[in-house]
Amino acid sequence: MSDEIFVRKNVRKILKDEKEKSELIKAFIRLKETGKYDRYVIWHAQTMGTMVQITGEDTRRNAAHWGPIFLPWHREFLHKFELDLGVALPYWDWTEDVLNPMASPIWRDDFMGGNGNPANDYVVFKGPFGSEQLKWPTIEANDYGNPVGNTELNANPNIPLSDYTNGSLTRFFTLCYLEPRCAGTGGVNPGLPKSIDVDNALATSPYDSSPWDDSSSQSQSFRMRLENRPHGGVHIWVGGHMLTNTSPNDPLFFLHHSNIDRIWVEWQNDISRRTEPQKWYPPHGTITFPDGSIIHGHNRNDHMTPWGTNGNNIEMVLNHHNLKYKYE
Ligand SMILES: [Cu+2]
Repeated sequence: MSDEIFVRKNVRKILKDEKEKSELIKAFIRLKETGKYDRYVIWHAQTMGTMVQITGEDTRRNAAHWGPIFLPWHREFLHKFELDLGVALPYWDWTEDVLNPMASPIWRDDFMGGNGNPANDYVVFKGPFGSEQLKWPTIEANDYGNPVGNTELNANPNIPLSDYTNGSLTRFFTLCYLEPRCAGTGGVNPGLPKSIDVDNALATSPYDSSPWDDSSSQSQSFRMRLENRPHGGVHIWVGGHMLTNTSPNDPLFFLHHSNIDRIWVEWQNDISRRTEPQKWYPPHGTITFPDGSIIHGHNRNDHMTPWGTNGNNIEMVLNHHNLKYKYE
């Protein structure tokens, strides 16, 4: 299996093929039943709870987000997940749904299911991942990715999954702008990201720039331009679990990140960069804190949290062809 090439297709195409569609859903449910799916959710939460900053720094940078590692980390995460799933991950090109997001075919009852029920804490009821089917207990964690109520102040990778509590998948389409934690959207629902948001990201270089965090200039950092609005905008629009550190609880996470990764491939394939992998990521040792010390975990030859040497380092995932998948 590992030598096979996974071909990641547009999810709209999968939806037109009854067999492909049901095989994808079955693969998700199977992975859930083995317990492996939940391991990915906890990996994501624990990595997000692993802050990467020095004293006095005011940044959201962690071991997978708001820094240069954002794209390589999610590429490795999806790659591992896809091998376990045994089926190629389609991508959701949300720009195709910008005019009427609610009407997107992905919300069909036989696929992702739709919005949560406002009368029941925004729990998704219909669909294979809805509470109606009882097949999709979510796994819940605190800010460090440990079980809710755990008082440790760091991620603890040795906690068995059975110690975590379960819940139900939630979504609240478009409503995030009403929530205090989504302050900054100005009380206006910005909708799904548009083609122009993607085009603006694609036109931005270099890959990233100092201070290598959530304050890197949008005009000087492709990573920031992609991570902030198109990437974050989709998490915000869908809401519910997609807004939390356990966002991979929503299978939609993988379809969204497949698309983010596809946009990164497109950026790498630009004529100005195609044959120059040195432009794909800053040289090792150049990603530093304001005091000049190395930001460990985000540099080019660094291994990634939580896999360490059980996974690829950043350099090894920069060329996605090495990971045996491609976009159609
Ligand atoms: Cu993430």
